[in-house]
Amino acid sequence: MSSQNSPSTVLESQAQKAKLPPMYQVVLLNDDYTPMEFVVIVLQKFFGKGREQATQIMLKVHREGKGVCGVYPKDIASTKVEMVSGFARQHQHPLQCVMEET
Ligand code: TYC
Repeated sequence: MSSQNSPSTVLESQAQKAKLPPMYQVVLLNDDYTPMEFVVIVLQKFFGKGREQATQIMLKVHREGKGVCGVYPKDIASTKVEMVSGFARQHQHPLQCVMEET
């Protein structure tokens, strides 16, 4: 059986054995209503960004439609999405946060 494995299959299985998990980008989407200051606070509170970097990411989302907040294993990315979405809902802002496999 193993004699049928191609070199790339062997390398893939070694990567899995090295426990490299699939990674997910957590992405903020632009909208017309969420205040810029609220987005900056989200980036500081949930993604550990400083005020300056948070402002840069917010402006990228505002100008380009989306922006990456961070890259995490699946369960952490999913928790971030739920926490940000819940925080936005509590404050009655339509801010959307999604995850995308890298
Ligand atoms: N476009 C929003 C505004 O003009 C600001 C904004 C930025 C909203 C980033 C969402 O993910 C977002 N108030």
